[in-house]
Amino acid sequence: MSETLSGAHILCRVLVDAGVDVLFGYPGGAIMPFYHALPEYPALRHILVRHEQAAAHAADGYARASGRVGVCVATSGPGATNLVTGLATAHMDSSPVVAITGQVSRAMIGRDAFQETDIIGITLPITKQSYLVQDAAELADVVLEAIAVAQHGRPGPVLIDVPKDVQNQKVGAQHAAPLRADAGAQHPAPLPAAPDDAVRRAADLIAAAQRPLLMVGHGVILANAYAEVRALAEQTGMPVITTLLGISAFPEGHPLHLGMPGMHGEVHVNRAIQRADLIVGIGLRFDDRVTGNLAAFAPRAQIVHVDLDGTEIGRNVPVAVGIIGDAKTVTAQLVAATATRQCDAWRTEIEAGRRLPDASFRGGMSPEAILAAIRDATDGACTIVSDVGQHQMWVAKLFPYRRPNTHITSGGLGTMGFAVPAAMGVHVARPGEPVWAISGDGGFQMNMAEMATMVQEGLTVKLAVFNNGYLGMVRQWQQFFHGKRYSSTPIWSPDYVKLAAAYGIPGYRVEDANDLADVVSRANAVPGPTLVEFVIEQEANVFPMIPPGGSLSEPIEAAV
Ligand SMILES: Cc1ncc(C[n+]2csc(CCOP(=O)(O)OP(=O)(O)O)c2C)c(N)n1
Repeated sequence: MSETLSGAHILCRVLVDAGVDVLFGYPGGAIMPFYHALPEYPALRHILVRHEQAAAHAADGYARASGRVGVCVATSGPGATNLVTGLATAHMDSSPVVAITGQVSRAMIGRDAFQETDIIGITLPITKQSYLVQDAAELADVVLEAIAVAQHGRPGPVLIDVPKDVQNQKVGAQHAAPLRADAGAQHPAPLPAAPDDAVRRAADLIAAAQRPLLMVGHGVILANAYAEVRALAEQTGMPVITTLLGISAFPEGHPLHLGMPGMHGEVHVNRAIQRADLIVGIGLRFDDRVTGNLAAFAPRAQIVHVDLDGTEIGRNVPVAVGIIGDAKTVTAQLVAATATRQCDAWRTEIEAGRRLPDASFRGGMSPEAILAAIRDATDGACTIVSDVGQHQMWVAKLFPYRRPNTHITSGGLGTMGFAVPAAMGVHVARPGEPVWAISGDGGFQMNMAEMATMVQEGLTVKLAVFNNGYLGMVRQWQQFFHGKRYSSTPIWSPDYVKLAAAYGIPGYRVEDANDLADVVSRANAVPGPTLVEFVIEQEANVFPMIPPGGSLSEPIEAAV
């Protein structure tokens, strides 16, 4: 008799064959056949998280840091629904995550079975594609196709829902290989080059502009287009603006680098946007946090928009030239089409408006000082994963990212609780490099249980908690726009040093800037996970700030 295999074994085999080597997950009833098979596949490292949300964020962090798919696994019902925030986060930030969920057996679907939930229905708007696998013979094709779909074109999450009886279903071993010749090759052809006439028109606009800007986003990181973007900037002298997700796509400290735009962008950056006569945007969405009031955004500028996803072009801002294509290919075409020029007068005009960062922090425990200590301890050669809130903006603006793709954050969804689990995924992708997860006291408390995962699975993540005793960013909005009514924003914290100790993790508290260098370098050097709590000024604000709905010309600045 010919060999048969269960769906669970086929799933494991095809994951191994596809080159997957790590899964972040949590078992339960409907996914038990898969977990039963898993120990027979040592090539698949399984990292047991403490909450499925963390599995999705860790897979997302792994994907962003490695450029490969990140895989997470959960059971049906509550396990699957716990993935939702992580999948929405990955969807908004174009991250290739594959989620495998157990489902109740086929005969039970639609009967309100125990732990049944329509996870495909729930995740439809936040996945690129989803599959309910009805036959184990289709599993190999589905998994390969899912991995291809997640990665190709504009990346994003894909969900595979596998009923328990399909995991147990025995089929011929030949089904462990794809049936369809094209499985896994959803978009096999490399993206074609952009049409020459569009590139030509963009190049003509660049040649004619007096005040051009190059704005780069996440697409540059996803396409690995660093060298091309740098070449375009240096060849044309266009100053470079990096969006929140574009940070580390262009070296900080480069003479052409201006900084971050938008709601918390520097005044000189937003002013440059408002005065520019041309904006060349590559791999960004022109979302509301970047543009402020759209009607008043970049009133003098023509816009060239390069994006892989044609639906983004013209969605938020009217464009003079739209080019659908991969950031690497199209930027290389632009480099070839543009002549060398410089923008010295324009750069001098922008530089005249640069301010020093706000240095008015009590006790010297400024975000700059903390981030400088992390930079010094790591030689700047670390990946920073930030959470969401005030600290996220400080981390975005004040750390000198000199290497590509070393700043990872939840930009589109703005998911508090992202940093700690995502940093676990980054560590798995870059095991030899320091990874710092920087959170506020609010966001840290959302997923701090993952310290147990780090200990059990031997994951080295350096945890930084910026403790201001508040849900700081919301408190800041309450201060500015809600008459200082601090409704439900003061937040109590446990003793983080003792908490870390309870997990067997070395913990440190820094209250005096004089201790920063010493403590941070120790925390960085000690093997394994460590936690540093930074006690910062309670009511510090992120400046400048464009009020919600305001134009980039109307920043609220720090009182001097
Ligand atoms: C899951 C989730 N819930 C709520 C919010 C809304 N929110 C945005 S920033 C913020 C405050 C964050 O506080 P904390 O983590 O202490 O960081 P800080 O702003 O103080 O640096 C909140 C509640 C969010 N972004 N994500």
